[in-house]
Amino acid sequence: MVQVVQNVSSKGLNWFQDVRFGMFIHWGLYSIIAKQEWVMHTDRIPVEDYEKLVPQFNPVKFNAEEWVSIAADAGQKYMVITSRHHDGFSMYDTALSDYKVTNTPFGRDPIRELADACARRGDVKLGFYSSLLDWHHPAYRFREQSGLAWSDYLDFLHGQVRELCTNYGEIACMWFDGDWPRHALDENNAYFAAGGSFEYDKLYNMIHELQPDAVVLNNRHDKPLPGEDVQGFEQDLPGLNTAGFNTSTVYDYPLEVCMTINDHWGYSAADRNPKSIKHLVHLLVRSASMGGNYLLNVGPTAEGEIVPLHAQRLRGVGEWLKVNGESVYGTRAGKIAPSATAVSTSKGNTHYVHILDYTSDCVTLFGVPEGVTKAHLLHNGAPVEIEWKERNGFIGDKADKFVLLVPEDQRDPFDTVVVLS
Ligand code: FHN
Repeated sequence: MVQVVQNVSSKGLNWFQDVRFGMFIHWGLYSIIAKQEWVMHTDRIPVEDYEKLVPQFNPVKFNAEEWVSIAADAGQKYMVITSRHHDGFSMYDTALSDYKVTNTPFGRDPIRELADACARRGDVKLGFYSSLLDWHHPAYRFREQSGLAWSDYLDFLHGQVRELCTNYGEIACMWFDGDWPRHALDENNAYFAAGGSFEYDKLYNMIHELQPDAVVLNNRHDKPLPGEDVQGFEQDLPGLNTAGFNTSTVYDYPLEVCMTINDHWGYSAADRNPKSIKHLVHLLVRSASMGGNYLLNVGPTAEGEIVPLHAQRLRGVGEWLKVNGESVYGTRAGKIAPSATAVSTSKGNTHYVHILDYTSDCVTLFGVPEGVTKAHLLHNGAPVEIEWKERNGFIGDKADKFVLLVPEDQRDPFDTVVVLS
């Protein structure tokens, strides 16, 4: 029987598109080894050896309030945390597995504490990442040995999603990480091969019934399926494919770009390459200019800390947003042609030009709506000189070349926002 697949409510979708900036969190047993979240696979660690991490997991420095306040200071309006990554370890108090954080010396449910902290603050909403593949579950990877069926894995997966949509209050989203094997990453497909369909219709309908305002995203690197509300791009701006696994087709969906603050999702002690504040601001506004959210990832340590340098970079973005947030929150894709040095976002008839770099004092734009007659700097309201010019400079040519003149002393070191109206 074909099920009618629902979607998120328009209220939920508008909220998601308005907030534009979120924090992604990859945290789990792998944080102990500090060689990012794929270490069980990359180091070919047998399950019984990997399970020895459980008695070692005790993030004494974990403070949910602090994590949520770092996100809030950064201007991030939602947080998406790994409830269970590919290693199969649940970072919350699930009733469906003993392989969980409450069975470690830590003994607490960090997702409960994050949900409570978000509810107390009210300015950051919590969402959950859930891995569709599982390197630990006996019904995912070891069906021959365990005699379990694929349906047993589906009961587990759907059951966990029901728990997450029921036990932690109102959530922002369910974020699934794609169906595997993608590109058959290695000869040992047992690691990846799903044993059948994930019954998405049932899964998505359950979420939309339990959490009508929560968006569903599935990082399948392809056109969203019925029931999925957002098209995701991983480590790339929409339409780009430098990462090699994104589709370069941007479908008519709300978009979300997820990206690492450095080069890894899970904590990697050797990774000393966090992006600069300027680069992060540019990625945020370039995503927004294309109608996309920016979900920026941190990989906390095994002690339960967001790396101080990462927190400092996030707070730097937050400082810029405190002054220029109007040009990001509540906006939609820009209507002015983007260039290498400038993009735009829009809110009704108001256009926010983001000047990201200067090759000269005059910033030239094309596709500026004809009605635009004035311009001012967002950060101090100062008027900005504008001039309409003939495209090729010939008198009588269509005057669709729009030139902004922003004096050097008026510029923002990261992104100068000029409001056109
Ligand atoms: O394999 C995962 C990876 O560990 C990480 O979770 C990213 C986040 O988008 N998703 C998968 C790679 O596509």
